[in-house]
Amino acid sequence: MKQPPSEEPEESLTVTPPKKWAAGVPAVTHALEYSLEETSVLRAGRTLLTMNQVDGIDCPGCAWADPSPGHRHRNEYCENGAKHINDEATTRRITAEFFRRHSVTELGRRSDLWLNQQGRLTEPMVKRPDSDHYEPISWHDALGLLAGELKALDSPDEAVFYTSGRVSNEAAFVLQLFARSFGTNNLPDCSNMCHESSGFALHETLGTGKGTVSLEDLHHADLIFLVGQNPGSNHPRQLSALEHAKGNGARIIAVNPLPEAGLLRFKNPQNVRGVAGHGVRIADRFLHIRSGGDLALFQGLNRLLLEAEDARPGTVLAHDFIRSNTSGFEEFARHVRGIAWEDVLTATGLTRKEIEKVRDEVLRSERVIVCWAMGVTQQRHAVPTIREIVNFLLLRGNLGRAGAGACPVRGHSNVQGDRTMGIWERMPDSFLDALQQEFGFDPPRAHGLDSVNAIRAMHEGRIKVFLGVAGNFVRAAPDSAVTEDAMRRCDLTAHISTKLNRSHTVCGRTALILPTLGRTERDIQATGEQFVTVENSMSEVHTSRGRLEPASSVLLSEVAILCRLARRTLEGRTSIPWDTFESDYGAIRDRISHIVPGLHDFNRRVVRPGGIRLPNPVNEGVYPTPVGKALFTCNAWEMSHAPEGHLLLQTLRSHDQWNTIPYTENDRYRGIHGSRRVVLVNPQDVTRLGLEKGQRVDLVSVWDGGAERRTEGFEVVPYPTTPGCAAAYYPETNVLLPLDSVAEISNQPTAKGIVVRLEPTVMSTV
Ligand SMILES: Nc1nc2c(c(=O)[nH]1)N[C@H]1C(S)=C(S)[C@@H](COP(=O)(O)OP(=O)(O)OC[C@H]3O[C@@H](n4cnc5c(=O)[nH]c(N)nc54)[C@H](O)[C@@H]3O)O[C@H]1N2
Ligand SMILES: Nc1nc2c(c(=O)[nH]1)N[C@H]1C(S)=C(S)[C@@H](COP(=O)(O)OP(=O)(O)OC[C@H]3O[C@@H](n4cnc5c(=O)[nH]c(N)nc54)[C@H](O)[C@@H]3O)O[C@H]1N2
Ligand code: SF4
Ligand SMILES: [Mo]
Repeated sequence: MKQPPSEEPEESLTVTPPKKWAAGVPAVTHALEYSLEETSVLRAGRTLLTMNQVDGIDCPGCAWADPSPGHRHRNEYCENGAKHINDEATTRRITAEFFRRHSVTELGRRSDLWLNQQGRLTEPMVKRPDSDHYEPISWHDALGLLAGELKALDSPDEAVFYTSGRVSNEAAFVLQLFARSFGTNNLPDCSNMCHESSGFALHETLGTGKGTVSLEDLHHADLIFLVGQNPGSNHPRQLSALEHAKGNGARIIAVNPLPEAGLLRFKNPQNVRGVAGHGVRIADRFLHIRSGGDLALFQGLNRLLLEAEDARPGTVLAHDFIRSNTSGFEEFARHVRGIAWEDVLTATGLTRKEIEKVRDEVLRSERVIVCWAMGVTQQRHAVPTIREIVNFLLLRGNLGRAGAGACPVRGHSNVQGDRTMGIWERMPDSFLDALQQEFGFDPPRAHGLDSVNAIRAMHEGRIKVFLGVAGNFVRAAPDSAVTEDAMRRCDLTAHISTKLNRSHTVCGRTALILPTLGRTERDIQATGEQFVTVENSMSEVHTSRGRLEPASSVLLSEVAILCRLARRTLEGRTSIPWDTFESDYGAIRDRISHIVPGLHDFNRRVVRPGGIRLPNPVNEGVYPTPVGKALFTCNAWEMSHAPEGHLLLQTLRSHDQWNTIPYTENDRYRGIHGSRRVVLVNPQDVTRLGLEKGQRVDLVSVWDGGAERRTEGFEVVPYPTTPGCAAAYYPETNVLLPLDSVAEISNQPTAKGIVVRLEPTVMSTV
């Protein structure tokens, strides 16, 4: 067993110029360094070779899709996938002795990085109301305690069940079934903070919340937009797909306030040209957009397309497609023709010439795909922005055919699958009816709480029990101080987790840590070894089978914990066969196949190489909106605006972190080493604001004329971000995000476009 470092790392910042390319040999060596430090060579090698292979382990990193079975590389993973898997496969262990040594208060002062470095959780622990330490508890007593608290509630709606997108389909299905048979739709999830805006916008306009493209489509597109995403760090194998597309002649347009390395050039570590040569240029055009300017960009572009049609009637728009498949075109066209160019140019920070050049690229392209991620979804106008992207795709019929479509690039490896399984506080009646028919109970119909509303309810004392299944809610959520306060007001907080994180240290009166198997580990139940299934960003559902011996013999799987909890809580109130589900995950999949359209005959079809691709109605020419057609929409906007002396801050990921968990203090592609307490500011703004490189500043967010939120001691790094915009890492900056600052319609927290001021840090003299 490796020993974790006992002290926090010393912070010491060095800055080098940002990289102009991503992946290549350094990526391979960095992945290996991390593997060797975290695990034995053998464990690392064993897991990596089966990763993303047919019948192997699905990478627990992002939701990017695998190539079809015959086209997979022997090393079908990226540097970061290797880091994520080894972070779970670590040989470091947290035992009861660790919790005897460290009080909850002390652990609460530790950094996210340090907590994660301590290793895997190995036995159930409880923190009692009068104690500041976790102590061991048996599974029987832990689940009895949790079930007892749930049964004692005045209403099932006094409990919330949070999930993060690493949870398998089987566990997600069991969780929502438990919550609903218990009587609540309070199922907030990480998706509320991730692609909720995409779901709302796509559902409204196309009648389905999911992306429409496959890897094949990307390979055969003529033009691909990458809007608000950093694939070099967050979806590295997307770069292989883009390289493939470029080989087939595709052009790529990147839209981003930061010139991210992976958007510029890619050196594929899987081929000779990538390892030894210059690699492939990714973006043919880079639009250095202002924060929140994407809605204006697509509106400007749409106006230019309408004008091109005026100039050459019948040659630009897909008239037949628009006539037979869409509704609302005339009104949309009137609206877009009325927008003011000055507003578009101010909002985007681009020139008209730059946008006209994009129009020309579009006019030359038969097949267009738009990819987007958090730079779009975490903005106040995220939903109207994505609707405008849909308008853009509809104008030239870039939906429902090969090589074209909408590609929201999902985050967690199974975040999309969890939604398919019913993890949503507002599942449609069709799903609830199917549950009712299958299991013979009345699922609650009133919408439950999403993440933001759950925090409000906890804060107001309306929630007594919080159960988190994976994830790190207190760090993922906005307004850290408010969220922590909200958690502390619960009677019981419990987490089903693989590793220690801040959420375990911010406790209700009583707190439970329920340690669980990770995806890399063998899962053996009464009927034998089990596999689980997951769904990637391209709606492909496939198996994942763990290979490693569990981190401790005491661990239970997520499915087992949830089934036992359900049985103890509901005690014969339903006829749901929890014991059978626990012993045979195939029995869960059988039930899923009766409920989820497209997953019929689930058990038989999912074990075929490549698994099952869920049908997307749009690709069959069907738009299940209330009018049966795709909708053009009119999207008004207010410009994102920072008052004089302020900047628009985005909170984002470094190359070396998994969401709320930093792996190191480095962000190699951006040239940041040794510290995460940095704020990236355009050099012009550094001068304009009277700041200096390396100066320590406090970040102060300003909201609605009300209370200010502050976080101290960030080093100023001059960086080529768009003027007026700044960037700093999440989750350290979540304290700045006001709970009420949400995307309109989707209620998604705005982790991008926060108005901040930079104030010189006053050094304490004590
Ligand atoms: N290694 C690693 N991989 C991950 C994750 C991780 O933490 N680490 N997290 C996973 C998860 S859950 C998710 S959701 C995804 C997230 O993947 P990304 O969406 O790539 O994540 P962010 O780091 O938030 O980066 C946002 C990008 O949007 C840009 N941006 C910010 N504001 C704007 C804007 O107004 N307009 C435009 N056009 N661009 C903007 C930023 O400069 C940045 O490049 O990654 C997944 N993959
Ligand atoms: N400011 C700001 N805030 C953000 C974002 C942002 O860009 N900026 N991004 C948002 C987004 S896109 C997302 S998705 C959320 C992420 O929010 P979450 O999904 O809640 O957070 P993670 O950091 O992925 O959770 C890590 C923890 O998951 C647990 N875990 C890992 N693997 C497993 C497993 O197999 N089983 C179980 N049971 N537990 C496991 C470990 O204990 C680990 O500590 O954060 C959101 N918050
Ligand atoms: S691209 Fe995503 S899914 Fe693929 S190996 Fe890398 S982290 Fe894992
Ligand atoms: Mo995410």
